[in-house]
Amino acid sequence: MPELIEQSKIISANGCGLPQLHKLRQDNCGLYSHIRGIPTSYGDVSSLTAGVRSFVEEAVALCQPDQVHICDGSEQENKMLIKTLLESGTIVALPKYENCWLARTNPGDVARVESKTFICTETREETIPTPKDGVKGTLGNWISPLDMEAAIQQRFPGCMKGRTMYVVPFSMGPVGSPLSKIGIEVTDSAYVVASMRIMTRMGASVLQQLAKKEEFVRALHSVGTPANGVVEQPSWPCDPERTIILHKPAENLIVSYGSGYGGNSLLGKKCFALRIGSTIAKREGWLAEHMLILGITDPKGVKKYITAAFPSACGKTNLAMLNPSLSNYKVECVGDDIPWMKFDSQGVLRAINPENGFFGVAPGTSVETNPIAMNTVFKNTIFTNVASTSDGGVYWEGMESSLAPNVQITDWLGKPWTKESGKPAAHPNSRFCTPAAQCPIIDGAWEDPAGVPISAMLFGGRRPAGVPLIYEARDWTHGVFIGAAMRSESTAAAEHKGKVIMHDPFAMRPFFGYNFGDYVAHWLSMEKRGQVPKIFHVNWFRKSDAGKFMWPGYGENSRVLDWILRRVNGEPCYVESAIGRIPAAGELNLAGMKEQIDVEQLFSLPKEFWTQEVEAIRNYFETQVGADLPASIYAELDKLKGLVADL
Ligand code: GTP
Ligand code: SPV
Ligand code: MN
Repeated sequence: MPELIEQSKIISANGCGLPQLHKLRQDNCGLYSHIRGIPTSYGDVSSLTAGVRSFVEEAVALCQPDQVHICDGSEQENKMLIKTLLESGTIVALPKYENCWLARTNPGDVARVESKTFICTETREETIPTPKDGVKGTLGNWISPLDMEAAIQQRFPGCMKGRTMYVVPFSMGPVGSPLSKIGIEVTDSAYVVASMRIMTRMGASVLQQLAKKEEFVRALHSVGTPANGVVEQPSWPCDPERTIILHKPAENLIVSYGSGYGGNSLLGKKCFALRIGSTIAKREGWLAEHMLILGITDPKGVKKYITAAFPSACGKTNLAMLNPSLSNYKVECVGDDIPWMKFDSQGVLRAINPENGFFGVAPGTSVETNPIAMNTVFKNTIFTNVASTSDGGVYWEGMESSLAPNVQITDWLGKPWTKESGKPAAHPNSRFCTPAAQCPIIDGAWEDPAGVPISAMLFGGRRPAGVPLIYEARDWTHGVFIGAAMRSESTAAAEHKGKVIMHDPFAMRPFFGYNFGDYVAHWLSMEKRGQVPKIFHVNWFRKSDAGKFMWPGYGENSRVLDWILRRVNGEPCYVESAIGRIPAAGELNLAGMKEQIDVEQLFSLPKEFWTQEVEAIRNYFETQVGADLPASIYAELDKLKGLVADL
């Protein structure tokens, strides 16, 4: 950031050494301290390593906050943050529960904004495959270094005037683990700080770790102020018009402006653990993916770990906390969104969950569908954009049976709500932000620095038509093809409108840190590096002609996991089909199901559908990825086309 350094030089040359108008407060060491003439309101400047200090100095010079707060992650600090958030009206208390809070955002800032998310590299080809002439690329957005700098200069100078700049040291993965990585997020949002404290390991111990080895990702965030200076909703400042989320992998740098929501602002998650993470993983020979991690123990007491990549709002958190209907199975949760996976010295693929909390979709979560999540989220949780109840609780679509009688509901916009209102009470992308350690089925090894060994990987999405409940890849290359060919119905997790079937390879389309063609080549290369897991594709969302889900999902998905585990153990319980291996007749355990399942329909492979699917995949590969896609993936597509022709 050469320009940023220039700017800071100018500020110090102007002699801002003495704070004048700022009200000085004592920091918690009983000393006054300043950064570039700006007083620290909390925390110890001397705890910052040289590199962190210079990043903070640059950020101070650029953003010009009124004061700087260096986070230590303590209970006392959290109380202060909550008080600040209550005073500003950003959150309200939820007295029905213990230490729970509700934030209502500006209605213009409710989800990730994929169209405003960029990766910055010297050349476009490093970031995205070259689409065919005249076709708009949909596999990420590229920005040049010059344009990134200009975007920063158009938005950041002075953007924190009148505000506190928080310095948030955080670790992705347990502090000190060899697989963990550290970030420093500088932000003007107390909500982001309180959320990062849940989602990551945050505070003084991270700075102590940095003192041993100074290596960290720089993450600069501001909620911004609209260009006309008018903050519409002071309790949730943001600048949706000019929102931009920038990543520069070559410098391990993230810069995010204009949004306070989720993946746009909690920069450890999608920005660091996936986009920057995937570029580091490519360089170092491992995988950073958009997957859950679960442990499952079979009736014989044998435990295996599985990951599953489903697009946003397609069932990861729910599968990660599965309450099995097959009662002799036990599921434990390692993570619900992101694994970092590396082969160990024995060639075993091991995964850690770099996160410390769940930022989960609220609607649809209920005692019937996900009792484990319901037993997790009602303490120490920040809810965002759910509805509230007159007895001091929360409400969302799906929670009907938990509603106390005669309570009044206030919707996510703060308006009185009844079932007759004709719109959802909670925003469809409303979320809970809750500590992972609170999950009653958190796995004993979830913080094991060595990670857990992975035996199977699932891909899946929302496919209302044509795609069966489960199928297995014939081999690794076929499995990588299945990941590359993934499609799913769009959801409220990003700005896409309506329910269109979108290509979402590996559930990573919004999260690739580098060219998707190179990403596929990297996946293919894993086979040479160690023992690769078996790959499967699942679809909980197939619908009947009458528009009803053909499979009840949730706890009943344990029946599918049972078949997967038997395949992992080498049982010959399958038959070949055109698209991969499917359960042989009678091998999917449906005993004791409440609902009648039309197995034939659930596994049918309509020739017309699959012919069109093959063409849609070909069109996508050829127009979006072209020559960047490895030849073996095109060969898999040709093989599929031949098999579908024989259906
Ligand atoms: P992100 O946090 O955005 O990455 O989402 P996610 O993949 O973790 O999805 P999540 O588990 O939160 O589920 C999203 C929505 O799908 C919720 O409304 C769930 O109730 C619903 N859902 C999850 N699993 C199933 C299932 O097996 N069947 C059906 N019909 N719906 C499901
Ligand atoms: C997703 O959209 O995949 C999420 C939510 O997990 S967010 O953190 O907003 O990206
Ligand atoms: Mn996610």
